Amino acid sequence: WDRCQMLNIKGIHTTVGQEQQASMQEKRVLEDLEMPLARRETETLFQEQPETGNQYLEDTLLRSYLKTHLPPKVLEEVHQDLERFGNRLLTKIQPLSWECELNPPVFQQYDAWGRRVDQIHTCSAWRRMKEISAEEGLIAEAYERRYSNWSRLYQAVKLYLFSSSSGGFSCPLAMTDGAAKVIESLGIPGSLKNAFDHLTSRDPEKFWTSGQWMTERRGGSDVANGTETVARKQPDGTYRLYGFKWFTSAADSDVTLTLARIADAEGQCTQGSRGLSLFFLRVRDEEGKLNSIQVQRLKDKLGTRQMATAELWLQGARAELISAEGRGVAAISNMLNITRMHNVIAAVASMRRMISLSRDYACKRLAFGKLLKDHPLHMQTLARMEVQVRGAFLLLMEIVRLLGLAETNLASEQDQLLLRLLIPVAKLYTGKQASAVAVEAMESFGGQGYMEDTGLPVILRDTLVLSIWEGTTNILSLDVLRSLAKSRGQVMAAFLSTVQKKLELASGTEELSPGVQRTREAIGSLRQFVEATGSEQAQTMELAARDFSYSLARIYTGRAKTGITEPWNGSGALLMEHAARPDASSTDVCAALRWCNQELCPVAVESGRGSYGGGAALQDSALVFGNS
Ligand code: UCC
Repeated sequence: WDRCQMLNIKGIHTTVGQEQQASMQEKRVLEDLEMPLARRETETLFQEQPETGNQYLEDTLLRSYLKTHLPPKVLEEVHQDLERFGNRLLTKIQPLSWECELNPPVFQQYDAWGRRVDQIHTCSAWRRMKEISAEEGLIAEAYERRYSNWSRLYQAVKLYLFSSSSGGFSCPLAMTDGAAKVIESLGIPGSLKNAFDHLTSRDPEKFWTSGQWMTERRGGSDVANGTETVARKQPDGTYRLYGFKWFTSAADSDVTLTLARIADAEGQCTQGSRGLSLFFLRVRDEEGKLNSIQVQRLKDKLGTRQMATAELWLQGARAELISAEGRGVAAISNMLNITRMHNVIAAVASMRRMISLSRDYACKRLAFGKLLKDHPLHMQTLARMEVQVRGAFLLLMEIVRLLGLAETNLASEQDQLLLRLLIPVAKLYTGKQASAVAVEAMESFGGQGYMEDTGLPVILRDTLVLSIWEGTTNILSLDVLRSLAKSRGQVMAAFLSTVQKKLELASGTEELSPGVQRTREAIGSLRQFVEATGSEQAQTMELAARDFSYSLARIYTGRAKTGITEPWNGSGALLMEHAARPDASSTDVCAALRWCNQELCPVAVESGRGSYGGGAALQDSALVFGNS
């Protein structure tokens, strides 16, 4: 229309030929405008964007889990809070999250007058996330224990809902939780009481976050050999730390825990794990001045860009020794287990978010004459992802349930052994699942999934770190073996007997019996594998570690309790159990059966193929390097 009007207004030169030409041109323009893809049409043609509503209300699996497990009084209170929180996330917190992504932290090394300032400037939305975290009690809830053993689970549920709207703030929260846990496990010594109160505060003015400075240039995974930082004792009993921390996540945190080697009078340090001790330090003093720390630079990361990850020089940072000398790794492992649990939360939350968006999009996007939801192949792809997120969610709930019991002295010895085993299993398994689901889900939006301004690439980027930080998949697989060795096999015995007991108790139901049968076979294969390899070389187990851990994850997640008439005993809550609830839905049953249709015990299959024994390692090496 603009073009038409332009022609009219400007007028056309008056020769006959020109007039004819002009009227033909005008006619063409008018015809153009009637074509389906004329500009005015494309300007109004848009695709309705995928959205989620109140995440808590929309999450039927979460709600059915809480209904099944929480005591009614707790459920009532928690339900109200979660519904309110779900609304707050949707209306207030999600927009902040996007702001955090658009305004990543900026590092200023010098001020205008050449003074070294090492300021990390964060955006107001990031700082608001800190206040919200305090207001919502995202750390406090777990330590106040107003719902006894259910407090930890309740906290985890809030974190799960918060995670994908947190603009990366889940990361400092993970470490803050880990630091609080370490301090609590030390009995909250007087010198750390103030810090503990700040870390677990609900007061935004008072709330502190913590870092976890473990990684140095020579040691990401191999902390024991890679840590070079030295601690020198001061006359007042404190220490000064000298070293270089290569990755320090959320470097704007108030305090941190870190490892260092205490130098003796001759300045010598013990090498290896036994030389490491754990320290607590304030990052800045009351005036905001850094504690003899220099920021070298901020990391340029693939994802988690909302959060400042820095390289730091410790140049005599004043710190307090908080573990026994040489017991640093054992002491910080309390933090690691908590941050690994948070990693699981983030993995499940990411999967849930991606699938919710894909599901909504499937109801809005037309292709080949019908909505995506009416294309069976598309729905099969989404359904496969849904089975994965369901399994991961129940595995998460299982570890936080066990953690809640352990923290309130209600855990049996078996529960504690299971918890030690399941944290690395869940971390390594869900980290990988989340990456796969994020990539798959992205594809469900076609090219739009690849577009930055849809926000979908942010989810993908932030998910990909979950299999790396807090221990890579292989390192955690070795941690699984470490837990077996340290307990002299008791962890494995607890695993097998817990699963086996359920199967023996099970009377079986028609619908679930194929899944029960497959789980039973998988347990048999796993047991055989463990018995057969027990006496073999450590290298066999090392090669099998990843497949072994996957087998544990899949069997435990699909673990069966089929006696529908059995009273609910609160022990375990995975897919088959969830499907065996009296009020289970057909979706619960379907998800459980689908889960059991995948290879539940890959370690037995690979072992049968000779993947771990007799020259397998040499073959692997030859394949990688192409040796003849
Ligand atoms: O810092 C990082 C990024 C922060 C971002 C946080 C985000 C969190 C997620 C948020 C979601 C949004 S990443 C850096 C993380 N670094 C790691 O995860 C290190 C990975 N490496 C390991 O985990 C290794 O397995 C090490 C460092 C633990 C291995 O060290 P050692 O010294 O070789 O281990 P040892 O000798 O086996 O264990 C020393 C002691 C033993 O106790 P004792 O002496 O009593 O026998 C072990 O049993 O520590 C104990 N121990 C554990 N205990 C070791 N690991 C554990 C464990 N997992 N649980 C209980």
